[in-house]
Amino acid sequence: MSDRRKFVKQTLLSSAALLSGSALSARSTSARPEEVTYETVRNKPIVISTWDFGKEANAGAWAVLQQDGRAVDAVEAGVRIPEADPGNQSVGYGGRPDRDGHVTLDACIMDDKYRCGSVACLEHIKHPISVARLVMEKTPHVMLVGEGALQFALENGFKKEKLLTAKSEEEWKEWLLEHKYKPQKNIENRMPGSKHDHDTIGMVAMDNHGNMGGACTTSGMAFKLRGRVGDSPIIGAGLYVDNEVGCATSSGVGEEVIRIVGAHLVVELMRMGYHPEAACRKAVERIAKRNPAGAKDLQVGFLALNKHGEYGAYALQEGFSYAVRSDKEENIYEAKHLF
Ligand code: SD4
Repeated sequence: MSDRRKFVKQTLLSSAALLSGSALSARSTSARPEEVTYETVRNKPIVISTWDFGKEANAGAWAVLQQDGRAVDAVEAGVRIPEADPGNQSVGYGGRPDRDGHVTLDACIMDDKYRCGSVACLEHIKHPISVARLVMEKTPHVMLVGEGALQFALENGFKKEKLLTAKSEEEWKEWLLEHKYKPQKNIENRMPGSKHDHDTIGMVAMDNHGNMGGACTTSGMAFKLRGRVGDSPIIGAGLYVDNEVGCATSSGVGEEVIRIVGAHLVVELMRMGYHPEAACRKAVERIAKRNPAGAKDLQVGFLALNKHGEYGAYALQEGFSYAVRSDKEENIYEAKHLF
């Protein structure tokens, strides 16, 4: 079967699933637009991002997209919103620290021409995504880390700030008492009041001109080892954009995502003809196959958008939500899950 025919088949299968009500459940009242075939979907501009708070972030991106702005500008503007929000304890300002009490941030950005920039283990800077953007635009490199990333940020006019808030400091001190400095890989899921929640923001968009862009930003796993870097700033793992095919991003336990080079895998599956949701499911299944027992206790979710404005997500566990904004809708959806 040709790739294109396979794609249409996947899409029709998803449509059937949608009709039977099993594909997605919208949390808001408006319905998801009807799925149509690969050839006919023209859903642009559009922005999608991880978790419920993606809705506010999408609004920031939407303001850019509506003004005929570029997808890469939209995603940068969008993810800056949770980066500045102290209430989001997994991104930017207010992020939970590592086990030594340092807030260290990871972020990356990618445009429609395979240009990308990334920072990892960056301290004291509230908007790592904008530093990543500058790495992309002002340097011959893709990734800067630690002290060097901070030096680069300061040289380019970013302000040094204290990112550790009282709430995150308090949680860290409680954690130290209980866990005696032993890092755990899925700690966010065990925070009081959380089920399977992580809070990293991954955002992908397509602008009015049909060009794509993506951004991903996080403070990483809570109380991690000093120097630990997750999937979020790694091009191909936490984010990938191929303007010919589509884009994908992830949230959850980064080590699992890095092992399968998750976002790139999802994009390549879309290239082979898989619908975004089916591509995300395949990636999740690969994680589960490697470590079936361990995966039951972890959360990883993927989110993807193809060149024709179709989107989808899939997660290991229940609870992975994502927000969509286009001319047709402003919704939050619950992703289907494996376990
Ligand atoms: C990481 N993927 O650093 C990130 C964590 C995450 O919400 O998604 N947290 O592994």
